[in-house]
Amino acid sequence: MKQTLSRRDFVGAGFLAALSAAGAALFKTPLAQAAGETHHLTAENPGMQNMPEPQGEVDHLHNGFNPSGTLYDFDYGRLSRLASGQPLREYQVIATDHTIEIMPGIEFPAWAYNGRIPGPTLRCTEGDRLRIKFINASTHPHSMHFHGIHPAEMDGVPGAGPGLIPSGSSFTYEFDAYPFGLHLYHCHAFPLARHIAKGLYGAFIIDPQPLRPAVEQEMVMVMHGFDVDFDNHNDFYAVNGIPFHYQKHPIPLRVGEQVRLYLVNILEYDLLNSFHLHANFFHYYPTGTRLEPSEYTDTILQTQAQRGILEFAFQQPGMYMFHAHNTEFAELGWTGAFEVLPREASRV
Ligand SMILES: [Cu+2]
Repeated sequence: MKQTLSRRDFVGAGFLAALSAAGAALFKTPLAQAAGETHHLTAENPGMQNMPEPQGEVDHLHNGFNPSGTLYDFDYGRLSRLASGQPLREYQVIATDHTIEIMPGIEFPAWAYNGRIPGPTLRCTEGDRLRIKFINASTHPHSMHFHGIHPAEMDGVPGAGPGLIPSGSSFTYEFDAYPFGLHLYHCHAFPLARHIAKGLYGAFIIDPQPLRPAVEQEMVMVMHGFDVDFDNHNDFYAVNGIPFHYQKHPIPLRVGEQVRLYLVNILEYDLLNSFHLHANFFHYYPTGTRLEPSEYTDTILQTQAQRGILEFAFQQPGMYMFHAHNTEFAELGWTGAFEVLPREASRV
């Protein structure tokens, strides 16, 4: 038996309390105590998911990012053309040591690309020449390892090309964008699990040429975790940086709107992650490398670095949950909702 309780234990205990408190009017989870908040659950007001997520808000301004914006934030770089006529996209990515508030009152000493978790969603078109200037302003050596097809010296791993980029140095990764699909990038310094879990990862989208059919909503979600006490077990699970964010701030959609969701799993320390959509089904394109979906389902699994594109639309207004279908992950933060408004509703 463990002699000390981690935050994970505290949160788990809170949920056991919640489960056993059928009809209870009031309880206070240890996590909520840490955050100085009290939760009220009543038979009349059980909460949408009966889940005692912490109230209050993290300081998005201090964090430097807000998951509600991260969804739609695609970095297309600076576009020009080489003498050959090939399109050139230039990006800049800076690694820093950056403490973020992941839950009200709980800070995590992250390492971050461009001051955010996940790092910027780099987006380009198949066949583009990419130049990614990586500046390491962190106190540790880091790199950028891209998934995709490129020369060994651009692979961002120790022993190939520049290897790890020392603190205070920079390197420009250069390669052509292949193959089209949904990919990712992450630091490849060792110990690898620690460098990833600290926050050094992001989505990397290579659009096909010609482009996929236009849809009304495109968004990106990167699934990951936080090991707050550094015991190689996750204490919180999240999408786009902040646990429970899309439960507190549902993602607005409208009836009939076609949604294309780019979903990446970079979760460290757990074998599998999953995505489940309520009251609907989606077409699934694993790795986004084909133009025809391979599956029509409401739940998919991804191990670390697996990713895929989901396409769906809701036919009725209402609040619809999405979450990991590993209940533990959902209860520790990986849960959210789409708020589907009538077609004629104006967007806030
Ligand atoms: Cu690193």
